[in-house]
Amino acid sequence: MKLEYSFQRETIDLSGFWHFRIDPENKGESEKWYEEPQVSEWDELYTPASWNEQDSRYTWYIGTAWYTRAFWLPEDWRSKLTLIFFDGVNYKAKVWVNGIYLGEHEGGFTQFAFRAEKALRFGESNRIVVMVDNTLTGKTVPPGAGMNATYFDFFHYGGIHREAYLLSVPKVHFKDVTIRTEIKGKDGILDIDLEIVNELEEECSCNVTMQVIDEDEAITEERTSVTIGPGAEKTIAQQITVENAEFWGPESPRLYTLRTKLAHDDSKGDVKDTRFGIRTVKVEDGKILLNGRPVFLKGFGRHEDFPVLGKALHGAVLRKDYGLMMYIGANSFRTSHYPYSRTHLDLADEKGFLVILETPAVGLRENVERLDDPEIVEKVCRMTREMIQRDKNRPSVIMYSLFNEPGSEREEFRNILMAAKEEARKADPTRPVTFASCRHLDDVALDLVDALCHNFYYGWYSNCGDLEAAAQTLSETLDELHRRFPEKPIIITEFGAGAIAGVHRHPPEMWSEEYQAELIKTYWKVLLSKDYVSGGHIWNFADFRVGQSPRRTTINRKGIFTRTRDPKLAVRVVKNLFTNTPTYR
Ligand code: GCB
Repeated sequence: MKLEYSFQRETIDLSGFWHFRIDPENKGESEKWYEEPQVSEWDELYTPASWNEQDSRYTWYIGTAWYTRAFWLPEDWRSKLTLIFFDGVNYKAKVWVNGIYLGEHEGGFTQFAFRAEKALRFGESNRIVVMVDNTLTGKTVPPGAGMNATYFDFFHYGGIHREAYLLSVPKVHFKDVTIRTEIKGKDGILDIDLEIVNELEEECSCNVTMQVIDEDEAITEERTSVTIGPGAEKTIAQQITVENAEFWGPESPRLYTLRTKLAHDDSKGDVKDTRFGIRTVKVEDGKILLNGRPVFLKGFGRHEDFPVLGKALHGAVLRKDYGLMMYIGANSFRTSHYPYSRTHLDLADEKGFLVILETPAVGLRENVERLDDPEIVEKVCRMTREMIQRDKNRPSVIMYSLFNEPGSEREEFRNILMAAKEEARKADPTRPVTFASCRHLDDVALDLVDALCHNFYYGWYSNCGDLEAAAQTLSETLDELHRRFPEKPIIITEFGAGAIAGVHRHPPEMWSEEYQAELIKTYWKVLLSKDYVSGGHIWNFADFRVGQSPRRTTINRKGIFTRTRDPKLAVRVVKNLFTNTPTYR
């Protein structure tokens, strides 16, 4: 299926210029800036995008800032329900419409929505106001103490980073659709859960139709009916078989659509399309099995980061990035270190990428007092749930990474990992879970995950400049991990070296393009020599912005592409390595 969206539900996109004002003294709420903001005195910024690089006055701004814009609402939306969606606001958001408070959300990388009818004016102009606060503390997720004191290694942008939009749904509607797929011979078996809500004031008898659509044609159709009391919800479970199905995989990312329709007397009802691929993912006998075959992940840790846009990767940048990843022969990436945007992952489904979907739980280590602090545990669990809720139907997502480089040498880490894992299993029992460890042989929690993910920097932060020693340490560490956990596949989720584009050295030296290329080649050879290794992700796909520190030269230079996506010398080397490493091995 080609890049195509079918919106059966009416939406109003709020992308564009919004009025903007920073609030360093935190007085906006007490002065009620949400009531009738004097926007002629405010600045204007584009969203979705970060505030930092649109104007140098905001580059290092951390704290509270306000956004507002007007929008028109059609008269005929009145008879339905209206939700306001935000795909990502970093870090906290409070939302008002026409001066009426709708709610708040914490966490920069997960979607949230508010019901808005109580505040809306139909057939008229409306004003939305969003207060954004990107203050970091020891208990934000991720945590930190300031723009140059983040406990994570990427720039702490602020703002409305992803799309905001209004959505109109009928009073009886599909609240959620979950599709789990199994394979039986040549057939695909779909286990479908449809959650239906009735917000009418009377009982509703609805007819529900489910069609599997392939290339615009319905290939199966099931019908059922359900009666739902006023203000109640019901879940319908249905199994559908797709005969002679084409299965989803990197070589043929075949997508189907489930079209669900709901009809009843009082309204035209609801229609919702959900895209899916038929495939299975399992961890068995030390391998990651995709449709029963052992896969090898070739790819990158990445970031959503681009000049001027900040944390918003617009479609054109995403198109470019996928083109480059495919050119180089990659089949996989990790959403380091937070869930990426919907569009980002839509493309992964379409292009056949195997994605390790990571939560924003990065930096929970030495600077954090107690990793199992109830407040942190609650936030990590909620963000895990929100992430899975949005992405559970994606064929590209093969595994959940619950943390990046936590303090997993501390006994108490087990508590938060167990809580997050339970949350993930509850939301989705089908996918393996993991976290990216940097504690390796000192890690006390590896028994709790399905696959072992490790980030290694031998040859960079240790064994500096010595690739022979790096290869040996790597090899020995991997063998010992495998000896301890022979039933778990190992993925090297990070390895790499900083290279300043244009710096060349012979013999190769740290920070030169040659050294980066050599380090990657050296690691790849070790990985391929170990049967139990199921993949390698180079850190990083592209250079990315970070805070100021003596360890970094304005940006993190470990990209094999520059921040503007020009190739470094390693690109040719990686293309050669990736294209000569089969996906199934
Ligand atoms: C890591 C982190 C990643 C950093 C990287 C580096 O281990 O997971 O966020 O950017 O190292 O370059 O130091």
